[in-house]
Amino acid sequence: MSSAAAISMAGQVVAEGFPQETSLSGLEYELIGREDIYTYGALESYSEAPFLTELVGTGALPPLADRLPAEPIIFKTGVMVDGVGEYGGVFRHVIGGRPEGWNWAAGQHQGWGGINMAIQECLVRQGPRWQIRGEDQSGPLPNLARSWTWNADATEVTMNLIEGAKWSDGDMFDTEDVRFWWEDNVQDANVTSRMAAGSFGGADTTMEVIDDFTFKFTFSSPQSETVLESLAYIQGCPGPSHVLKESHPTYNSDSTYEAYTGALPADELSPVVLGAWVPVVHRPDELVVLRRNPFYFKVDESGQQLPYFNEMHFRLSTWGDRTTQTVAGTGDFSNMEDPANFVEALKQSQSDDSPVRAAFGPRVLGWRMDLNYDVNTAEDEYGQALRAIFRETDFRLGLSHALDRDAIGQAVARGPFAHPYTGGFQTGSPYFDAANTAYQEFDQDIANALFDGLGLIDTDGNGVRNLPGGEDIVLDVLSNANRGEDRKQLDAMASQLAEVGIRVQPRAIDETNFDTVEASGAFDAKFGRINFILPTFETCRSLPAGDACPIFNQSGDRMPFEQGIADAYEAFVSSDNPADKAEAAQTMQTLLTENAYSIGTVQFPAALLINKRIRNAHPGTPVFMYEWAEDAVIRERLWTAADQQEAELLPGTVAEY
Ligand code: BQZ
Repeated sequence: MSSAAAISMAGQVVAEGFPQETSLSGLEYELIGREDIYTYGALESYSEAPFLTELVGTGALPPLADRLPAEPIIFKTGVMVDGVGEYGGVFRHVIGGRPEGWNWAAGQHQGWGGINMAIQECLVRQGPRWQIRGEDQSGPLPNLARSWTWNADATEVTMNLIEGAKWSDGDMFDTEDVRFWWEDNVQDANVTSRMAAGSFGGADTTMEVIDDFTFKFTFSSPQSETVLESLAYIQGCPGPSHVLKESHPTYNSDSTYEAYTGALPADELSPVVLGAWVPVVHRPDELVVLRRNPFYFKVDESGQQLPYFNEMHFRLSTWGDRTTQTVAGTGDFSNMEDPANFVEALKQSQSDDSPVRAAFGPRVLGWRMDLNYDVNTAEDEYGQALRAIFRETDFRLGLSHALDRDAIGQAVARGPFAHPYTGGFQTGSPYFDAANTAYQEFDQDIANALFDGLGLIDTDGNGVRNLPGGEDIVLDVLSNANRGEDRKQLDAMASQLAEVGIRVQPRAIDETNFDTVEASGAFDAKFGRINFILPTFETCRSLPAGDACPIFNQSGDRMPFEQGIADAYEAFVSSDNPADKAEAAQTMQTLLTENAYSIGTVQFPAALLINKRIRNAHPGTPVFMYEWAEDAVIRERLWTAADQQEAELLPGTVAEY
């Protein structure tokens, strides 16, 4: 069917079907039960890393019995591919981010690439779910919240915290920390918390403390286990209230919200954490060193307190260098997600003496341009006029049809890796369904017809279409300077959109600033990588779930189809029924892609690279499924045999508190 006929026939564009995909996934793994990974309970006896016993002897630490909860989390040996581990050594990460600060409750990140998850513990856990069999996929795994019960109509959930878990300074973790997280971070509009207000079961959700280890959420409509997925990393991770309150304006009238967010600067150590490792050294732009947390609340079945590694390093480099160093053997871990490195990395990892093995998973990495639909916060009248056009579905469809996605994919990495992406779930998501994925095929005639139909004509003949007021249409597109694959795609998009009279002005800024600007909504358009695998993962980055979501429409002024997406999200999180959830997800996918809510370009698979000396790293671990591999691989269970351990920089020490 010719493109012109496609438009005139039904007054709307008839999109071709989503292109057939060839998966590169080679991951093999056995499925296990939900209860097979870990449980809570008391063991006859416990033991600790030998150097900790010496610190107890000097009085520097309380005895292990006083540092563990009465019933710690016990990791089961049966699903540990290399069994119970040995203490000692260093796990070496390389990352491209930089620590913004240690106040994660207020939304600060610590540099990504696993460092956030090394220090944060969250109410529930998603990462290990990748290995759980379908019939056991009843919702998130317990973590700080040990168990929970729903009332009869699923409008209340009472959650029970693990009792006796302590912060790395010995302070008790309890419901005051959860209340502070919920009331003084999530619900406080002055704090840019990772869970947006109103995004957890609706705007009327309330929380009530029942006792030191019990609290209750009450919802205005029936919910389900699914909504609790939002209490996992990065959204549901309480901070140390006994430390943070003194900087929070609600408790200190002399403080400001800016001072509160920056209360734990990245160069001040050591932050008080619940995670397995505590930052003890931060050399800016060079290295972060973490030492084991002597109060960590998890053990193995032999009673050894976890983690096994005494030390964790984060070399502050680039994301591409993460793969390079891991392939070379000077790093231990990489999510190989930088497509330009794929061919070389795969070639090197195939040799017998390679320090790593590489196995691709499904396509879980997608790239997309998000246009800002919040007209009111535009900087000036031009920005308001531009954003008003962004809200025109035909404009977005025109942009989408103008993209030659095959050319974009090859510009990033030659070979079979790329596949077209028009927004929504990536093909690696359990909720992806090609039949519900609208695809705007590359067709400049359709694009031009759609822009013409909106009256966006090049009135001054300079090759750039004009807004009704006469100004050139120039998209100032923010991107992450740390990501070569982002810049390559944006450059390809710029030349392709120029051919249909739309000018793209790429603006690359460094990752830390990019994350901050992205969260604030201070952009007209942005381009970057997104993992849209689960609706409950980083929800506010993609979906209108909560008044100020998504971050590219914080106005709350929703387009009609946008409200449909919001309704489908609510239907998804309020159901436990797999068929209902799949239907809600497919409604989301249809609305997201038929309306080009985001302008997707391509999607790639990723491969998890872990040094072969590391034990207990299951070879089937995906780079991303329910969470990133740093969570999925369960780093607190990883270990190295004594004769292969890397020397610790700070042997025999723990963070001072
Ligand atoms: C993985 C991940 C672990 C964030 C981040 C980073 C931020 C985004 C995204 C990925 C990095 C690594 O991704 O690329 O492989 O290690 O950290 O947290 O891109 O800029 O804001 O959403 O997860």
